[in-house]
Amino acid sequence: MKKQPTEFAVIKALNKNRDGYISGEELAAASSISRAAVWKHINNLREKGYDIEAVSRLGYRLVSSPDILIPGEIIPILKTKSLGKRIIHRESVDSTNALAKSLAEEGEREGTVVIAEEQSRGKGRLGRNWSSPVGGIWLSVILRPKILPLEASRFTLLAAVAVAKAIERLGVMPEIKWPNDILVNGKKVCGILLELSAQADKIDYLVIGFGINANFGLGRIPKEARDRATTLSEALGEKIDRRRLVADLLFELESGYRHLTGGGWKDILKDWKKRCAMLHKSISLSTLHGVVEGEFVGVDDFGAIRIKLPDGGIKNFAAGDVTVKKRLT
Ligand code: BT5
Repeated sequence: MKKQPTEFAVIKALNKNRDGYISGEELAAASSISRAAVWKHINNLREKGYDIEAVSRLGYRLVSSPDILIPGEIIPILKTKSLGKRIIHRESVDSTNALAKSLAEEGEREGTVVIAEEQSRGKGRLGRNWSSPVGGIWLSVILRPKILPLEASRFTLLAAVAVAKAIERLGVMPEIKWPNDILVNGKKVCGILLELSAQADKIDYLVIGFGINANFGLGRIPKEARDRATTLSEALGEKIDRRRLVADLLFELESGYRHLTGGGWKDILKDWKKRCAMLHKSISLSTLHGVVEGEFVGVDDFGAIRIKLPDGGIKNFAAGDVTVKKRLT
């Protein structure tokens, strides 16, 4: 944990001097460490995949950085006020949501982000698995909003809008499928898992987990999920810059969060509906109590799905899995 600020400073100084060389002395001064410590950090960074040239009498030059989501790579390009200013990065973890929740239990502050290069037990909803190979973005955010527990599901919609907006910047047009799927070309590219700890009238914390299939081959996820899944690199035909996407996502999430707590829920809902793949489609909703069929007519003020039943009545459901049947004319 303590290493983070120094490593951050070394990467920052190397990045700033990419066109030339930075001497060991200058690097030590820029990072507030000794010359010996510089050497240690350079070696650590090389182990992480940084290609750093060392030339005697000239110093160090950063030739290339690896595609990893460490704080030193993300924080310098973040445009947020506070979200993501503290990033906890792991090469591998069971689940970033599980780690974020345990940190939140210990009092971790709002805005902290947990990122892993891979998850060994990534979680979906209702105890399902989320495949999380290297190359994806597996990220969880801790928030402590001053809202009623009843309002928490708004954050799933807010998160879906934020990730959709960030993906749009890549030149891809994603669609949102209620409640937590982001689709590209009709296939799932991202899932969102909202978990919370609350008392009757107060939220202790929310953890919003994003699983974004960024740069990996679909062969890396199990066959059952593969047919209905895609990755951003597959949709675009090239690898994406994961660092940029993380920075954009955190920016969109923070803006949406501020807007929501400032009374902007209706705008978020509007943004959500604009991207919704299901409006006026015939769907079936599978709930814990059985299957319901009807027309998807929208979501209510708390993010619950509204379905027009065959008898013409409209019913709201807070949870379930949707299958789209066909477009109604
Ligand atoms: C979700 O669940 O879509 C929520 C996924 C959230 C994952 C993130 S990663 C960071 C954070 N830490 C965690 O531990 N979790 C969060 P659900 O709607 O229940 O979808 C799960 C289903 O999607 C599975 O049963 C599979 O069929 C399918 N699936 C599994 N891995 C997938 C993948 N990588 N891409 C697309 N579909 C997948």
